[in-house]
Amino acid sequence: MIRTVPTKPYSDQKPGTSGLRKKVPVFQQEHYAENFIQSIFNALDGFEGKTLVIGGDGRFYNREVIQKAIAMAAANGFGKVMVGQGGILSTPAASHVIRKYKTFGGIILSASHNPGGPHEDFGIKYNAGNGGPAPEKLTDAIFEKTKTIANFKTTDIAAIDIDTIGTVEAGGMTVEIIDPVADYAELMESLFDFDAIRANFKYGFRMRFDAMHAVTGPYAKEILENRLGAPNGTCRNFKPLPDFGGHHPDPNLVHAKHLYDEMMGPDAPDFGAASDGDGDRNLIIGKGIFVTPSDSVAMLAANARLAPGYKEGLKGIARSMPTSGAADRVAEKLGIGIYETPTGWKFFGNLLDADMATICGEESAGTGSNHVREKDGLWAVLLWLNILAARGESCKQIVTEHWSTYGRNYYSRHDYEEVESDRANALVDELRAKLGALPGTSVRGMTIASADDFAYHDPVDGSTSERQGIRVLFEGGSRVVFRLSGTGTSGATLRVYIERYEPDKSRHDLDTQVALADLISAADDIAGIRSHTGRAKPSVIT
Ligand code: VG1
Ligand code: CO
Repeated sequence: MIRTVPTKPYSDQKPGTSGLRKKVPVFQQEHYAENFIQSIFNALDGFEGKTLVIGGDGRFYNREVIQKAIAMAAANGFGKVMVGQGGILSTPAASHVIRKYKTFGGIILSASHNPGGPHEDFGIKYNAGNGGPAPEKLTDAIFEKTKTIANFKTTDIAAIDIDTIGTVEAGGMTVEIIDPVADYAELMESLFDFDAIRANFKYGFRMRFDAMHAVTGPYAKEILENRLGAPNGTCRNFKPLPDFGGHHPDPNLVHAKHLYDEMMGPDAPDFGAASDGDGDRNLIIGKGIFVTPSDSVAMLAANARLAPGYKEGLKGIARSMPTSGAADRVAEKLGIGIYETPTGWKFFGNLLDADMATICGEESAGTGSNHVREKDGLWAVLLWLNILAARGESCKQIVTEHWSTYGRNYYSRHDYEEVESDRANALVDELRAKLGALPGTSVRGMTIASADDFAYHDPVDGSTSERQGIRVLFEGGSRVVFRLSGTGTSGATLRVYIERYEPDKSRHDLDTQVALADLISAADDIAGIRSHTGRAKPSVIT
């Protein structure tokens, strides 16, 4: 039944920040998905007879690729696959299933926060046996395999019914269709004080969760409404749709503006949250106050002991380099380690495995802990709910008190999307070339203390990752960081990260863009953003 099918390599299958992402029509080219999946298998060793987890975020083309992956796993010698019912598994749930059942690894089909549909984005990523995204060494090896692939292996089996929970034999392999929510919900119950959160809802605490028609819908419905007793209607847009209802499933202030508006309105609920396409991001908005992801990780870390799963305290905190330094101050106060990694969750895996970090976070709305090896949107929401229930204060009180204790890191990210690649590369090249000359010079009255291209030395495995973002640090601790996105599928996206620390309590309620105005102008002076990109302003400000 096993067939070896001849194929030709594609030259564009280099995984980015989080797997391979392309437009659906690119993925629909002959053998395009097969080539990448076979290249993953070719880069791995020792999976004969072992189990592979397969699931995705339900986007357009998910079901087709799941069938391909099942047939190819059988032909390549896996003993078993575990597939989320309906092809659904959120990224954190997949990570948990890989770990809980000690499987060999998993394939997650998702382009995360990118839009879905026949002309939008699709993606494939591989997670290893620790439940985490393939480290760079492995993604590099996969890319090498894609360049020379000559054939792939598949099995001629009838399409598997992925909608019915149960176990079947196919192509000499066991196929188990699992409930995508059950294991994950049980894990959440083990970490958080569900009784306290339930009591809070019972006494009238109101919340809004927007699943953005993406994968967290079924998880949020089960956990928030069924298990925690939040009223029916707490979850919105909870049915996963192949095109996310035509929206970007990106929980930021642009794509989740309706939630923001509701939370700032007169009849706002106490707490609002949203998650992205594959369920690993979180947006947190309290009644009348938006919590930046960088602040959120700091506040969650500072209060984590209030949740049963973290009552022994934290071993350390890790944050990606562009994420604000708010978490650093918490780590300092707690007397625990703080680690600064490149962008992308794959860099946290070693720190979590080595038990050096317990909580990790990225400015891009990603927060998570050592309970899985991915960022986890609902986990962050539940930890917030646990803290709110335990403290009996509003989100706004918790945030403002945190700022008065630690100071406030004003922070914003400006994205210039779909810039012509040549122009974006020219900006970065030019900036890189002048880094050495910047220290000591002044821009808008601020003196540059140092400027470099961030390189990360992994303290666990000793590996080095270079060119991970250009940072310009000013005297006094303010900074701007420039990097190009590794998740987009057309043109280049320039990300500019801007941060200023404000210790003075009386200056903690400024508008963020106003508080950062000088730095925003300085960023343009230094990098020539407007002249290089031809854009007068960013496409997205978060
Ligand atoms: C972006 C974010 C990064 C995140 C990555 C994957 O990457 O900046 O922090 O880890 O997306 O998130 P980039 O290279 O575009 O800046 V997800 O939720 O899209 O898997
Ligand atoms: Co995501």
